[in-house]
Amino acid sequence: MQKPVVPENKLVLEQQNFLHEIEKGLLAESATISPKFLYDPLGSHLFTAITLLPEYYPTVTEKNILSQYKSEIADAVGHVETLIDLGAGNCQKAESLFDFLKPSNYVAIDFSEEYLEDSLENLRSKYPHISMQSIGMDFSQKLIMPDTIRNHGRVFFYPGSSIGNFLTSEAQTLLTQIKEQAGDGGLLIGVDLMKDDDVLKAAYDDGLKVTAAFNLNILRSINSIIGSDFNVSQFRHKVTINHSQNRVELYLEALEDLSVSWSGNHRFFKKGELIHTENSHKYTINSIQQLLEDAGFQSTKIWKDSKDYFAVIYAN
Ligand code: AVJ
Repeated sequence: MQKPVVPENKLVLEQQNFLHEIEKGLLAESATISPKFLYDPLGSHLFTAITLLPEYYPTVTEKNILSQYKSEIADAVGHVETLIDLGAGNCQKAESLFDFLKPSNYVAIDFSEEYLEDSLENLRSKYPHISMQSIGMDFSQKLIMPDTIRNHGRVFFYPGSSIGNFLTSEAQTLLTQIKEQAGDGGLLIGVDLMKDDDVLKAAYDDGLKVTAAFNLNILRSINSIIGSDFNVSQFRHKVTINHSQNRVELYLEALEDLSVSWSGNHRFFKKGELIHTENSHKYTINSIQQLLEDAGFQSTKIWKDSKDYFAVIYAN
């Protein structure tokens, strides 16, 4: 098993950066926590559980598009030397591409490296002819590809509409970096489309309350990173649909007046006060095409489901 060697000082640095980033968000007038902190090991499992919920249409819709149009997608993408999976998670989506994109190498990148290595371990034995590598990276800051990955035939895979977490300007920056890193390859991306409120509400506030648990768990994740004393039972999951910004917004609402402390700092929350934890932007075909074009992509091919809920796009 190859595990990338991370110099210890880099880890320390990252943790300090996270402390700063988290503190800044918690102390802001409208408190906020970056959605990347949703994905600690438990959070990653809870997200996988979300993808199995009947209300959460994106995962299954994307999967059906990929399987229905696999030969067209394979034709559009062409030769794949290296498949680079951004936000690989349990690696199941990438695995479903192996049989028709036939990559020689697979690079799985995720914020949660621990979860990733477990997932890759299983894949390696199933696909011994594909060489596999895992990288724990916060590519929301900057996407850096190691020199060891050939600069030819790189196909980035960014499924699940994870791009939706970013503000337009951030999405623009990331897509531009992907275009630069892709060289003669391209990007296969999944994008969630704008749709009726009731469908969105159900998907982000499911009956079993799995999404509520996923959202609340961010507080435990933060506790373990900065040593804060958030009590998850003092908050509730809240979902808003912001029409002017075309996005679903996730919040945690304080159920009572409370105080949270960590290493010499503290923050009071009044009953009803919100912590913003996630944006999930919904696109139109036009808005995503514009974004890809502005990032330097010259051509796009688009596949959708019959309800126009979701789009899979190959851009190069
Ligand atoms: C992984 C960012 C695509 O926005 O739908 C699911 C995360 N949050 N339910 C999404 C999420 C709440 C998901 N993304």
